[in-house]
Amino acid sequence: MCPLRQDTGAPEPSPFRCGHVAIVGRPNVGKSTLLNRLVGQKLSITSDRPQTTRHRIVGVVTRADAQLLFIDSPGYQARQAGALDRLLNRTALQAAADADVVVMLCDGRSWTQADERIARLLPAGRPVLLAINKIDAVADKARLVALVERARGCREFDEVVPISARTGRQVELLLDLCAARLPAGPALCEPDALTDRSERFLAAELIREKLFRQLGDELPYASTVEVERFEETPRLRRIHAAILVEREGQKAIVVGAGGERIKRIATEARIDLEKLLGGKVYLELFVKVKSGWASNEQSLRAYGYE
Ligand SMILES: Nc1nc2c(ncn2[C@@H]2O[C@H](COP(=O)(O)OP(=O)(O)OP(=O)(O)O)[C@@H](O)[C@H]2O)c(=O)[nH]1
Ligand SMILES: [Mg+2]
Repeated sequence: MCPLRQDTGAPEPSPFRCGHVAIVGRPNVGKSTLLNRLVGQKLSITSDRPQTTRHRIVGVVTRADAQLLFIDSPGYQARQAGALDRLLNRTALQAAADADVVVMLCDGRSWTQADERIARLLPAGRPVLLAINKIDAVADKARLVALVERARGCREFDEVVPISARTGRQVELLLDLCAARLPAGPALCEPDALTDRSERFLAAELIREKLFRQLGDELPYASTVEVERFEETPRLRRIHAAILVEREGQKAIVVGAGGERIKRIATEARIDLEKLLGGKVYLELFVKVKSGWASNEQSLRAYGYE
């Protein structure tokens, strides 16, 4: 027989919650900046070039009441030009399909056809929150009201939250709204876990970020970074990495006059890596020409693209 429960009038303690939250949206709306803000570490690389993120990465937030596994993914491209675009789009939509909660991110300065397309493609049957980002850059707040109206015309959203991933405004609120929608269950990761990715992966990504930022429009779209050696000694991490480009002419651009550019890329990447990994890093960087690496899905997989 069940013992009679005495009603003390106290509210039931809410259960611990844990699950995956996918951050999706078109390129450049600030998905990776948001992930970093949520986790409080620079895990995912960012730049003002669209399609900076090329790999799915999980950032873990553990609180007293919940563990949230945020998934940053490549921006969904309305136009698909080649094998790499197709693969990135698949990664983005798959992240949403696998998640318990979806945060669709858009730019508060404009709602575009690409946003509309994504809103309609997102899975049904689970909470979808719309986070309107970059509100620090929106002077006319009436525009936000119009944007919300247009967005709501495309699909239903569980919540609409204006945020700034850059300043952190309302990001805590977004975190609460996501946590409340996760299923009850135990933590999936250790409480001090930060990401599902290896230090080797994070190193390659940080180098790619510096490459993106240093080269701007000069950067060949088909360039990537491969860590060839990663050794950890008690005193430092020794990393040898190659920047892969497709043609000889592109190599000269990356190296720069007198090796100036590649030196700067290496220095900036090393500084960020030392901050992220919490220790000394020795980084050796060189450029390799490898034509055709991004031309088909098979060779892309060889370079870690899922
Ligand atoms: N003003 C402002 N800029 C922001 C904010 N969040 C991100 N940005 C900027 O927007 C640009 C793109 O940011 P990312 O985080 O790389 O965007 P993303 O959506 O991950 O882009 P992809 O990976 O290419 O799809 C960067 O220059 C950021 O600094 C914000 O809240 N306010
Ligand atoms: Mg990104």
